[in-house]
Amino acid sequence: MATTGTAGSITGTRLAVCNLCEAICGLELTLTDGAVTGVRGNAADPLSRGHICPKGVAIADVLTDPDRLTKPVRRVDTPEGARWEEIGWDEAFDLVADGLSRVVNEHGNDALGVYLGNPNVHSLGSMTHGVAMVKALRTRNRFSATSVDQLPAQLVAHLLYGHQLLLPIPDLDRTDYFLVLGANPLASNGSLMTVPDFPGRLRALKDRGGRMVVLDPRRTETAKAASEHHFVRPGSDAFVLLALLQVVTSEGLAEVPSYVDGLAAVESAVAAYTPERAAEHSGLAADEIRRLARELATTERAVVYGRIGVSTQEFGTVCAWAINALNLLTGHVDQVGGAMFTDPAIDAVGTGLIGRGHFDVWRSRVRGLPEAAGELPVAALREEIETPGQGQVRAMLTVAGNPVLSTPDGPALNRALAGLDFMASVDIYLNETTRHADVVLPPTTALERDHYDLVFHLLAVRNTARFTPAVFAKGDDQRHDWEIFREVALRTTARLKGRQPALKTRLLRRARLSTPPAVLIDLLLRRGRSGLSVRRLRRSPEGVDLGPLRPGALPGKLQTKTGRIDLAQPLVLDDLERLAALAPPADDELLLIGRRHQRDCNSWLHNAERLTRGRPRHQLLMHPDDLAARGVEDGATVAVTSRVGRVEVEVAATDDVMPGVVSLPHGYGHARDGSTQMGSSSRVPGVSINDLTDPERLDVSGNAALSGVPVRVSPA
Ligand SMILES: Nc1nc2c(c(=O)[nH]1)N[C@H]1C(S)=C(S)[C@@H](COP(=O)(O)OP(=O)(O)OC[C@H]3O[C@@H](n4cnc5c(=O)[nH]c(N)nc54)[C@H](O)[C@@H]3O)O[C@H]1N2
Ligand SMILES: Nc1nc2c(c(=O)[nH]1)N[C@H]1C(S)=C(S)[C@@H](COP(=O)(O)OP(=O)(O)OC[C@H]3O[C@@H](n4cnc5c(=O)[nH]c(N)nc54)[C@H](O)[C@@H]3O)O[C@H]1N2
Ligand code: SF4
Ligand SMILES: [Mo]
Repeated sequence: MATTGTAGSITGTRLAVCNLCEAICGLELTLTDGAVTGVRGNAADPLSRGHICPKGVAIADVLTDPDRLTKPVRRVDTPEGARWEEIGWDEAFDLVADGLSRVVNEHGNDALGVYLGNPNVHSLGSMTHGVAMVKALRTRNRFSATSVDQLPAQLVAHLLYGHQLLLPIPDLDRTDYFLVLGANPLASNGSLMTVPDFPGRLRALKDRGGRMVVLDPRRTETAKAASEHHFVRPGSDAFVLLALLQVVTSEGLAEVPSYVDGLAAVESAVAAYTPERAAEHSGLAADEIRRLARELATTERAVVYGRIGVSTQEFGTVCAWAINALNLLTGHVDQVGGAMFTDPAIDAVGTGLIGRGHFDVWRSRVRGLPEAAGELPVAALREEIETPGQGQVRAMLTVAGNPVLSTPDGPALNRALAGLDFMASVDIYLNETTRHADVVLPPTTALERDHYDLVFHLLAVRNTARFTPAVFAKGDDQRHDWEIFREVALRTTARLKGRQPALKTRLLRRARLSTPPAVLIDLLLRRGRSGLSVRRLRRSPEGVDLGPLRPGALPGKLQTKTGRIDLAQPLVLDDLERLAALAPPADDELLLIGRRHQRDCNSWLHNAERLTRGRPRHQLLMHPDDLAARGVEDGATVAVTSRVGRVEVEVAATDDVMPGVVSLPHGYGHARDGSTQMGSSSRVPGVSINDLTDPERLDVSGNAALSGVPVRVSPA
């Protein structure tokens, strides 16, 4: 690292880390007089090995974006609309603490709602201090992006393995058969599978004679790179996965590990789910399903993997369970080239740093939906705000999230947020959600804060550890997120009436919240078995390689009461009744699915010019036959209508989507007033897919079924 100059005017190279997606790529920045003038992948990084994508190249753009908030702002309502006024940190913290505590003092703990968005998992300070803040606030109205994302996977991990984050990770670097449902790692760079350089790793898989098979209603970038791709109708994966299990169990292909129970229950549950029945629902031929099941079972190094497409649908939990059951019963869990457990230097799962999770211990007030690991389904947030009564949410605290664009029926939530007594947000932008806040507290962001990844080393295809110090020193007038969480927690709880916790509890809380993340990381590293410390990691800023994933983790790592895995899970098996009642598709039906693009980042980063220029990519994708059947021309503006909403958007004809399927990207639709999330020039057209998704469509876990929404399309 050649560096000259002082903090403000660095010229030279510095190592950094990209926190924009789960791939956690190591970066090498070129700095000229303190400005980032080049971004490359760090070839010496033992996990990412030099990989970078267009988002990583743009990582510093946020720092120079004039729309990014650097000081707290307060909303001032005027007859002409809202005006935002910069205020000092002390005043901002007091306003937030006053606003939140007033509502809690008048209406009780549950009158405060909290929503945590996706970038929380990508920030060390959020992981070390955010949870402590939320705990201190003691509300049951906790929501997060988990219930529009990976909740089914976590619930199934909790049920089968005893911990919500004890997730088996595909051993991509050694597998010879990779069966992928509802994931597009060539665009997303992998999820619940930290896999920087997916393209390179896929090439290596093919070079060693391996195959990737993709089941997806869209011929995605990943599908195009696959050895084989098959269309499956949205929401029909449960039928396909159960049919794969039916073939495996009925043809004597099952190999049951000694620590797995419930084979007989699985056999009888899947008996009626034949490949023929799956074909009727999915469009995937019965013979193909039989062949895939046999290939999976008889290939020594093979693994099934599914992501958003099989998670955010009405049978997300059945799908997650079936994927795990398939991997287990074909003898591919805890095996080289199969689905394996990681050994991170900080084992947040094994040490109990992250809780094991629970389910349905309490329910949401209005609809009676189950909590999962202490959070309620975010699809219920709107009604919890709008329905009067004891426990009604009257104040919100949102952190790094944009639920108006990211959760079902965003427009209804948008209206509900406008009616709150008080709202505070921790965010670096005024977006479609934070624009409702009374006060927005903007933290430092990537490159301005230290990073150690507590989550994604846990989910990575290789064991590595890396500590990345902040590249830029924080300005006097900036706050790290953990400092914000400390102030909000301490000042709010200090204002709460009634029984205060014992002095000792309060002192411990203050000490815990005042300990910087890097100090905590050092303590946690020293508790682990890797022999690493922060000092040691600072000497190898590119990261330390701890080797490939290791077999032999089971049954030792299991955290179930019995120390065994029970496949006969009532929650899942009972849900098969609902599945059995599904009618096969009607001829004229259109189902809406989402999509991601390599240069999008959920609902943000649409300010970055280098990520948004070029061909528009916001259109509704639709099969030419479906367009012709409705007399609509390619490129025309169409009206898309669902049970809850209507949008108008340009349509693009493509046979990359299955007939009967239409697709909109998620994270678009920035045209709402007062938001700068879309950039000062509002250069990003498009509508929000979540203006159409339906908060009533849920999986048993409470996860929103964002995929496979029935819609109608007509000329606008
Ligand atoms: N229909 C449909 N809906 C979906 C999905 C889908 O596939 N289809 N995907 C779902 C998924 S997987 C997810 S994860 C959610 C995401 O949904 P959310 O988490 O609600 O939203 P994001 O778009 O990730 O918004 C992140 C916000 O955090 C802010 N931010 C960025 N960095 C920082 C930081 O360091 N600190 C703070 N405090 N704020 C920061 C950004 O400005 C932005 O406003 O959307 C879900 N919604
Ligand atoms: N560039 C980029 N990368 C990202 C993000 C981003 O916004 N942009 N977001 C990050 C986040 S928060 C997450 S959670 C991950 C998600 O990572 P992925 O799950 O890999 O990402 P998606 O592109 O949403 O892939 C979902 C796929 O499911 C398919 N699908 C939809 N419905 C169904 C169905 O019913 N059945 C089947 N079999 N397939 C279906 C879609 O066509 C799509 O190809 O990506 C992360 N990485
Ligand atoms: S794949 Fe791209 S967005 Fe993801 S961590 Fe790497 S550089 Fe960042
Ligand atoms: Mo996500």
